[in-house]
Amino acid sequence: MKRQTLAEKHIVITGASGGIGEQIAYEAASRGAVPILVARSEDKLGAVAYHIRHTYDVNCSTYTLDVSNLKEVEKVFQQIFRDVGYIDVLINNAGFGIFEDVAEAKMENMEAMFRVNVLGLIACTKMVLPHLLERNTGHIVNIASQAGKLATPKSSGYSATKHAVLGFTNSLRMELSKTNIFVTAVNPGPIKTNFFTIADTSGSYMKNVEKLMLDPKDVAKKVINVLFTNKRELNLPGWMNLGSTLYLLAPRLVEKLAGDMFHQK
Ligand code: NJP
Repeated sequence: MKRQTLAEKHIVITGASGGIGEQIAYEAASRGAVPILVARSEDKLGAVAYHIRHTYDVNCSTYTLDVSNLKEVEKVFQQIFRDVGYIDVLINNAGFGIFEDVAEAKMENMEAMFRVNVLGLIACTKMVLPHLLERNTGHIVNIASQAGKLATPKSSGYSATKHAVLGFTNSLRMELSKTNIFVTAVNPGPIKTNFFTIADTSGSYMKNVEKLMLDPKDVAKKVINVLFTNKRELNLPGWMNLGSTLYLLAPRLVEKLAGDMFHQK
């Protein structure tokens, strides 16, 4: 089947007020798509939309939404459908992490991560899916993480949310295997974004992995490149996924060999 072009495609991006969501929006707009931006910060969304309209000369709308508020998710997506008519692509990108040892971790933080990273993502998907099924076309991209494949110390809660995202994504992909709707998980390693302002308040993890950090623009390009292809998973960088795959096969050995490598946070 011929691959669809992105021109005029309606692409909803959650967490589009900064970080990789913002860069994904620019990359989508540069290819003629119509980004529909969702996040909590109205001002930042406005600035991203302004940049898109003036740089790429495409339409762009914004919606303020905390994806952890499931009632609001319903309302906002209903409004999006009323405003733009249809959605071609949903990029579930909104998310955050807090790096803490389990013994010290606050239950509120654990709950908040699950509400945003997992339940928010599921709620957005459920709002869009019936419409994609009706038109029998579209793509759902879930930004998970390498942490969803290989958990490391101090990322128990975050890692658990991303394992959940991968489980959800794999199940959904199989459910949709006989349709023309694609489902992709994106599993990056560390990316240079504001993610670490919340995740790593001491700054020590960022310092330790600085050399490994991905450029959000490169990540965005690669995410947009997979749209309307049947890519199951986008793992970035590729070598990191090799580690995760090896871990599945021989966890004890990898933990022994990696040693202090896993204690970077
Ligand atoms: O983080 P950041 P990234 N409702 O902090 C929004 C995953 N990831 O771009 O609401 C709605 O720059 C927030 O906007 P606002 C990560 O888990 C990252 O790096 O206005 N939106 C902002 O636009 C996450 O799923 C790394 O504050 C909410 C955006 O989310 C995704 O990549 C590694 C929200 C976050 O921008 C994007 O993270 C990895 C809510 N309740 C996976 N809460 C990494 N950076 O190293 C937050 O493997 N947002």
